[in-house]
Amino acid sequence: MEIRRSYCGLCHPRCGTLLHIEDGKVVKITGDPDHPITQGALCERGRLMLDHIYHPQRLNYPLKRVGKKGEGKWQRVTWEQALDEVAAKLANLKDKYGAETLTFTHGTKRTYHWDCRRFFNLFGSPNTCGVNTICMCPSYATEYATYGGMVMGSELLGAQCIVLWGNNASKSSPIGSYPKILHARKNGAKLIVIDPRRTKEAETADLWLQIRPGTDLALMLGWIRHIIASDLYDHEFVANWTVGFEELKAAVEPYTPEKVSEITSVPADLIIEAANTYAMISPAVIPFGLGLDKQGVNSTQCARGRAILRAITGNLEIPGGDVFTLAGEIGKIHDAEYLELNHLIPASQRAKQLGSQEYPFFGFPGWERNSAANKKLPKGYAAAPEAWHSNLAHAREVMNAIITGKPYPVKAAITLANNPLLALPNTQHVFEALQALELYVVMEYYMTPSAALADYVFPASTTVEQPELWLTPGFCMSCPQGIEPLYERRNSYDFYRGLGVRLGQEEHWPWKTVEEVYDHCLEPVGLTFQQLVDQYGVLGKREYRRYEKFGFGTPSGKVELKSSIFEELGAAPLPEYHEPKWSPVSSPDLAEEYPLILITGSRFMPMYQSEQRQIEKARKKVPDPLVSIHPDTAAELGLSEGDWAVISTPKGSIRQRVKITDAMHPKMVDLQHSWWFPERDPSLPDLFGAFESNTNMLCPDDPEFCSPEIGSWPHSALLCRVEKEREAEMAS
Ligand SMILES: Nc1nc2c(c(=O)[nH]1)N[C@H]1C(S)=C(S)[C@@H](COP(=O)(O)OP(=O)(O)OC[C@H]3O[C@@H](n4cnc5c(=O)[nH]c(N)nc54)[C@H](O)[C@@H]3O)O[C@H]1N2
Ligand SMILES: Nc1nc2c(c(=O)[nH]1)N[C@H]1C(S)=C(S)[C@@H](COP(=O)(O)OP(=O)(O)OC[C@H]3O[C@@H](n4cnc5c(=O)[nH]c(N)nc54)[C@H](O)[C@@H]3O)O[C@H]1N2
Ligand code: SF4
Ligand SMILES: [Mo]
Repeated sequence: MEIRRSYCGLCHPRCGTLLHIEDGKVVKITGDPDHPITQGALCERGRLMLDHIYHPQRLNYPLKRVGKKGEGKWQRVTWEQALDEVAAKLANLKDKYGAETLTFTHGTKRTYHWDCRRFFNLFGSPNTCGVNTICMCPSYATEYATYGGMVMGSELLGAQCIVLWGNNASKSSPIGSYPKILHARKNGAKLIVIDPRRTKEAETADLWLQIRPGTDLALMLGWIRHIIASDLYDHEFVANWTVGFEELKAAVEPYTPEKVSEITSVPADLIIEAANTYAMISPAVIPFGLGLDKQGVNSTQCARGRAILRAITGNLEIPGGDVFTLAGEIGKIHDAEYLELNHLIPASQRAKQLGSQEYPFFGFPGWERNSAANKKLPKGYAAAPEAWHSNLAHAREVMNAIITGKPYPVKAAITLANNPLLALPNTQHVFEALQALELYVVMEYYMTPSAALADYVFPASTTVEQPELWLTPGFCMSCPQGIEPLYERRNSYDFYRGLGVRLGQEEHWPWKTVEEVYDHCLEPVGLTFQQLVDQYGVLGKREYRRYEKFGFGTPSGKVELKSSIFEELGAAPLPEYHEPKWSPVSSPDLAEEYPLILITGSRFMPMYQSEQRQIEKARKKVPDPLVSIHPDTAAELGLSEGDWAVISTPKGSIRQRVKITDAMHPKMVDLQHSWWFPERDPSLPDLFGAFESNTNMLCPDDPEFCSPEIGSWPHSALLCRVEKEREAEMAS
């Protein structure tokens, strides 16, 4: 038996694995005990990797549509033919309508991403869009504007106080952050959980604030006010390293504990106790939590609020605190932003980005300012803001342009590592748009509901079939390719390079393989990718308080409690709270018809987004989509465990099975997101049941639901009605 090192890329930590190979076939996958970060750990999803590599439903060859769109009729073609035809069609559409006629939808980081952005910059389209508008972008772009970097590395292990704010690490990060939280707890760290559900973390926390969804910003402003009023802030840091303190102080004045309690439903004394705990214990961290990014109207300012809290309590860039360094040697490595070639897209094309009219901080205007501030610092001091993270077109505006041709025709789209029908809100709108495209190209592992609407589908290689250089602000890690790609699966670099060279971009794709790209990236530190793999691939050491040398990567060089970039772009430079559009407070009439508060998408194992639905062992654990509901509420509605329920919002209705749990507040329900059924009919109208239990059929994306700064839409803090399935059917 041969054993080869590789990695699991089924989610973000890229855990180290060992592939046990017999007769050229992987027969077992175990965790790599020598991996310097993950040390042999694999989660229950990672243990399903083998089923994924060899799954009979995997796409193994390029396909071209031969029937009508969504009819499920395909012809196998060669890579050459598929790339030739797609490139020719793109060239034609570009001639007719301009480069901006091509869009792209992306999901959360599964694969390289910089290759996509490179291709789009060279093609000349500013219109890549996707889920980042609600995942990371509010945090990432806003933290850059506030202090010139994104905290990806909350130092959980050394923290003495951990605030899990809209973050359910036990389910969302079982190998990444959760074990560190447990370790810190053993060492005496305090834990504060701010979550409307009684999560596993909430059950064991020192303080649990059961907040009303969507009101977190009010709580943050209340904490800031209390911390300032009680003189609990870090005077030295605030005086030397921040601007806008007095304005901030004035802006938070209205948010007294009593007022915040009224808004958030958290008792005033608990608000004060939690703020005291966070401010008085050092070091303290507030890691990223999607519960904030996905709440729509307040999401961008929540990211500002969290950033301000970290700064005024002196927790930025200290050991055990919230750290965004990219230090020493690894700062020299050519990073993703370098590979994106953002300077090559001309200003005239930048100006056409869809959504940047509506959302002032979004897209190029915000990114250019963040970038310019970053460039004032020595190279590699803080990671340059990546365009794919924080410089996007707005998905709703892109879909509108596809459907209406306004402000200009968008006729072609590429989707890679994304399932837009399941991931984006307002599914019907996305469906209409995907159907209206003249050319739709998808690169995928499996035939998904979105891929089923494509004209061409390309087969993607699994992470164990491709190498990756994983460069995050804290460290650089090599992820070795374990096996040769099976069948005709390829990686995304091969796909974009293949298109690029056919479209006259040859000089910008000099490296034949992605490994050669990584060799180039590592040149400044005198290593090849293979050498990095051989030396067990992690570079980087944390450095702290480096701002003392160079300042922060913001226009003022300080932490901008009042953001000059926001102000310049016409966005609110100081956070202020807005009541969500659908809520018992702002829309009491609607709340009579839709009396329950709806949150969606709280993570659950072993599924990752819309994936694993075809993996038998995963479906055995979670066979059906589940709506979580409190026992009293279920009883009132005549619902028992396992019943099918119909859940409705003013946007539509779906069905999920009832899971009764007192972890829910009686006035709230939580829906699992991204459900479809690979076992169902792949063709229209069923489309793998993509409209039946898909939570995004219920989520709106109209402007009044979105954050005014970047347009992030809500997957939480909404209103709904739940009925037993038969009764709902009879009424309709
Ligand atoms: N209602 C609701 N909606 C949500 C959320 C929520 O909480 N509630 N969460 C949102 C968030 S945070 C996110 S990040 C998004 C997730 O959205 P996405 O990241 O788009 O996730 P998926 O919908 O699973 O689509 C990913 C697709 O890419 C394929 N894939 C995986 N890896 C690769 C690869 O390496 N190469 C290629 N070519 N394909 C690959 C998978 O088979 C899958 O079909 O969903 C968002 N949507
Ligand atoms: N198993 C699994 N793990 C995953 C993923 C997956 O699909 N499956 N997806 C990955 C991705 S892309 C992401 S972005 C992360 C997200 O992972 P997390 O950051 O942990 O986010 P969620 O699980 O979506 O939600 C976290 C918590 O927010 C709470 N919440 C909902 N609305 C609100 C609100 O208004 N205020 C507050 N304070 N809390 C609220 C929910 O109850 C939930 O407990 O998970 C990653 N890990
Ligand atoms: S946490 Fe699990 S799914 Fe994610 S990379 Fe590690 S083993 Fe794979
Ligand atoms: Mo995400």
